Amino acid sequence: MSSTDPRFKEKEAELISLKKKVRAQKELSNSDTDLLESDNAVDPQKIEKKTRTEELIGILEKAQGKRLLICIKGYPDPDNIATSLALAYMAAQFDIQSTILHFEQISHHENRALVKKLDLDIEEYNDQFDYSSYDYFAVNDSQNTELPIKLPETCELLVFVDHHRKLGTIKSHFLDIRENVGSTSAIYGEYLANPRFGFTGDTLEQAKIATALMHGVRTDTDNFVNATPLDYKASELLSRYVDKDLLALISRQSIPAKTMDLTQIALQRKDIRGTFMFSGVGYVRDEDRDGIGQCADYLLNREGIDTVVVYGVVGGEFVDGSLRTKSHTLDPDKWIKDVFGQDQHGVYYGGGRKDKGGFQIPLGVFGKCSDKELLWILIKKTIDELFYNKIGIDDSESSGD
Ligand SMILES: [Mn+2]
Repeated sequence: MSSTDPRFKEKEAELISLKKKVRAQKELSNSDTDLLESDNAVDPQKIEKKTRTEELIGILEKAQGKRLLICIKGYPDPDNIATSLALAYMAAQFDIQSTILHFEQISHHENRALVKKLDLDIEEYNDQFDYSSYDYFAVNDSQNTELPIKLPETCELLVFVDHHRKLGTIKSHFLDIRENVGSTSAIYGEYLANPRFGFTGDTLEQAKIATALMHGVRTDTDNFVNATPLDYKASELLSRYVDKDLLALISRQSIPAKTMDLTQIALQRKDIRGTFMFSGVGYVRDEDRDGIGQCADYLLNREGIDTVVVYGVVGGEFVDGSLRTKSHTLDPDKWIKDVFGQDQHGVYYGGGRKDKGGFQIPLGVFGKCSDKELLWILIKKTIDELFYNKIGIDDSESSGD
């Protein structure tokens, strides 16, 4: 048979198609990600084994026109908020109408900011919420499917996607659990790479989703420190559509007003001795106690400072302090125990671990002193002397600035 023979051409075409198929199969078995595959111009029709994204598309197709309840279990965080948002968008491409519902309050101020800045449409559950009309429900970024509400028997689990260790059996139309991925957001980034979702970053909504997912990847991987290849791959795609200003806005660590005020006081009263910074902030209300540690965290960013100790009188009863250090030689536990020692029962006034520590000294009867100003001067003098003794500095030197 000559090369012009039509049968030859046919055979040749068959061979090429077979080769393509083999290559595609290889790519698939080498990797479990669709992102890799999308780089190769392989017609998905020719692959017998469906990718997870295709499987998900199939499930969504079957649920066309139905109503979906996307449940956020536990405290809403960037990863579960972003993936719920992405799923709602993906479902909408199949005419599936969804509601995102959370049961716990959005407690962390940063997550409240995320919802507000992105103007997200998510609902908090209350007694009036009518969940009887939903055909399906979905759960992302959670180890199990138990909900605080009892959905009707007919409402089946449509989608379950997670990256935590698998717990028990989960019955879902679509199930994707990948323990080796840093975030659920990355898995959704992979789904969105499929052209069927038309995710091209063209609309405001898509930019919002990309931004939220990127924030989800970042927070769950501790800013990429614990990121896996899929987290990076998904970020590569998402980065094309991210709204950078918005991302900066939502990822900027915001500090509660009280902590900010305390930090201002700590800065005004700072006492720098070599690489140490001490600051006595005076009287602090009970509920603002956490601000002392957060303020010490912040002050440690100052150039030339290795160790920060911030202390104050909390609730009028204790001298409460926090130590933060980036020194390789200072052991917070030993340092604090050396400085303050033990009480009459042999219990240390404080301790610590790797890079932080704290102490609490009861004022006892001195707490009843009517002259608060005088009492503070006394406390500050005593504590500062202990610190100076420890680091070997004569306290007659001028203090700070
Ligand atoms: Mn997560």
